[in-house]
Amino acid sequence: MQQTWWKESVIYQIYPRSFKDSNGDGIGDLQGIINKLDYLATLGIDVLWLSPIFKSPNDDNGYYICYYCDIMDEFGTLADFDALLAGVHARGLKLILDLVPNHSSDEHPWFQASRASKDNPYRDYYHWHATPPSNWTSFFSGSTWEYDEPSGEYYLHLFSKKQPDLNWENPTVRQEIYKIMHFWFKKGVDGFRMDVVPFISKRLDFPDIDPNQFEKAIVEVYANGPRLHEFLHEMNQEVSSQYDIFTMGEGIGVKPHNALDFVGSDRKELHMLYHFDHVTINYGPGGKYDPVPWKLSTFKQIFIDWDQAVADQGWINITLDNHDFPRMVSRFGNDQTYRQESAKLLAMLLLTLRGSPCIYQGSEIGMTNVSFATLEEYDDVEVVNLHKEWKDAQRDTAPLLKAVQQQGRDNARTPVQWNSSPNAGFSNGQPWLTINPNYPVINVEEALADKQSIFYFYQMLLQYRKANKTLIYGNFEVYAPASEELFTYRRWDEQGDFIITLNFTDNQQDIPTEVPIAAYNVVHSNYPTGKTEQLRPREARMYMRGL
Ligand code: ISL
Ligand code: CA
Repeated sequence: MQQTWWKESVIYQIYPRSFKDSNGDGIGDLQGIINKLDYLATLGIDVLWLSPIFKSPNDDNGYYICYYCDIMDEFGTLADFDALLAGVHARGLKLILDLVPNHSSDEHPWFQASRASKDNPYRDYYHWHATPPSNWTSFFSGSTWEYDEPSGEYYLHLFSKKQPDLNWENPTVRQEIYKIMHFWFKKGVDGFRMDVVPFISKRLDFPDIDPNQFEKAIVEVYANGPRLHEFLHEMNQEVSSQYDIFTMGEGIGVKPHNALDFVGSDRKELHMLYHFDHVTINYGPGGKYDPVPWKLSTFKQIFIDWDQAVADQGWINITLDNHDFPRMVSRFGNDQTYRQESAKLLAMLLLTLRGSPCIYQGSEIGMTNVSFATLEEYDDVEVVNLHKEWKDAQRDTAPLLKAVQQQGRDNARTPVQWNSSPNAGFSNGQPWLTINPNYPVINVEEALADKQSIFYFYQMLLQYRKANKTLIYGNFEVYAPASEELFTYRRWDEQGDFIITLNFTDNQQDIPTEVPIAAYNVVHSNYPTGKTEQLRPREARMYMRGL
C-alpha cells in the first residue's frame, strides 16, 4: 500500500463554539484554540479539524455560511486565524477546515440575489421550481421545498429552510467553491473535511421518497447523484491536486460497495471517506429519535465490510462520535461504573483500526452525554424543530425528551470541561449551552494530574501507533465475529503482529480459544495492574508477537 503523511495522521476534531472561550462572551473562539495548542500537542495528535469557522448567522451553528472567506464574528478575525495557523504549524501539526459545499445560508449574498427575481444571474445558483417536484422531507423537519413569497417559487433545502442547496449543475457555482478552496489553501491550510459532499449532485428527476424510510432515501435519492463523481473529479483536478493537502468526505449515504468510487487511488476524487453505518446503528423504525438496542456483531461487521471495501486500494476515517452524535463512552461503553475502562477501550479501538482516526474533543478525558431536564434547554435546530412539530401535532413530548437525552446532538456539543472552577474553566461568562454537571469530576486538569487517566492512555497509544506502522497500514482480520461480548482482531504485516481484544461487557469474559494468544505477549491494557486469564469488565488488551 502506498504510504503518505495523511494516512498516518490522527485527526482531532474541534467544535469551536464549545472548545474554549477566551473573552467571556460564553462562546468558544479562535484565541481559545490558540491558548490550548500546547495541550493538543501534548496529547500527540497530528491534525486539527475545525468545524466551520466562517461567517454564519448560526441557524445550524456554523453549517450555514454567509461568507466563506471570512471568520464568524464570535470566533475572531482573519488575523486570529493566521495566528492560529502559524501556531499549529510551529508545533509541527496541521490544520484542516470544514467546507460546506452543498448549501449556503439564506443570508448569503448569493441567495439574497437569487431570490430577488426570476431572471438574475444568481437565480441558477440554487434549485428553484414553480411547484415542488417531489415529496422530499428535510433533515430538520418538514418539506425540503420552501415557498419564497417575493419571487413566487419554491427552493430546495435538504437541511433547514435557512440552508438552501447550491446548484452544482451551474459551472459558475462550482468555480465559486473552487475559488474558496484556493483561498484557504493559499493561506496554508492542509485540507478540508467536506460536509455532506455525497449530496452535491441532485437527481433532477426528483423521484418521490418513502418518508417512513428516511435512511433509504438518503442512500438512494439524496446521495450519489448522477454527476457526483464528475464534480468530485473536477474539484480534484482544479484544486486539490495542486496542493499537498488531503480531503475527507463526510460519507453520508455511501456504502462499502461504492466507497472506492470516492477514494480509490486511481479515481483522483477524495483522499478519505468518513463512513457512517455504525453511527446510525441504533436508529429504529422511526429513525434517529426512535432508538433501538444495537448488537456488537453488527457493529463489528460494519468495520469488517468497510475495511474490506477499501483494503489497500483506498483510505477511510475511523470515528466513533462527533458533533452530530452522542458521546462514544455513553453510546458504546458504560459511562457510569466503567467510564474510565470504557473510554480507554474505545480509544484502543479508535487508534488501532485501519484508517485515519478522528478523536472528537473531550473524548480524551471521557466526556459523557448530558441529560437536560426539559426540551427547552436544547439548542440544536434539529431538536428545536422537532419539538415544535410534536407540539403542533399535540403529541406528548415526554418520549421525545427521553430520546433526545439519548440521541441528541447537544450531547456532544456541551463545552469542553477544562477544570472544576465555575463554568468548567470554559468561559468567564454564561456559556452558550449548559455545561455537563459532571465537570467537577471529569475535566482536563484532573486528567493531567492523574498518570492513570484516559488522557495519558490516549497519549501512550498515539505514540505507540506512530512507532508501529503495522497499526496504521497492517492487515486487519477479526476473530469470532459473531461474539456479542468481545471485539477481537489481528493487525499484522512484515514489521509486526498484534492482537487486540476488547471486552464490551460489564462481566468477565473468556478469550475464545480460536484466538492464538499463546504465541503473543500483552503490551497494553486499560487495567493498570495484574494479569488475569479472563478479560475483566470492559478490559482492552493489546498483544504483540515477537518476530
Ligand atoms: O445529525 C444528523 C441528523 O440527525 C446527521 O444525519 C447529519 O445531518 C448529517 O451527518 C450531516 O451532517 C452535516 O451536515 C449538516 C450539519 O447539521 C451537521 O452538523 C454536519 O455534520 C448540515 O450542514
Ligand atoms: Ca468568545
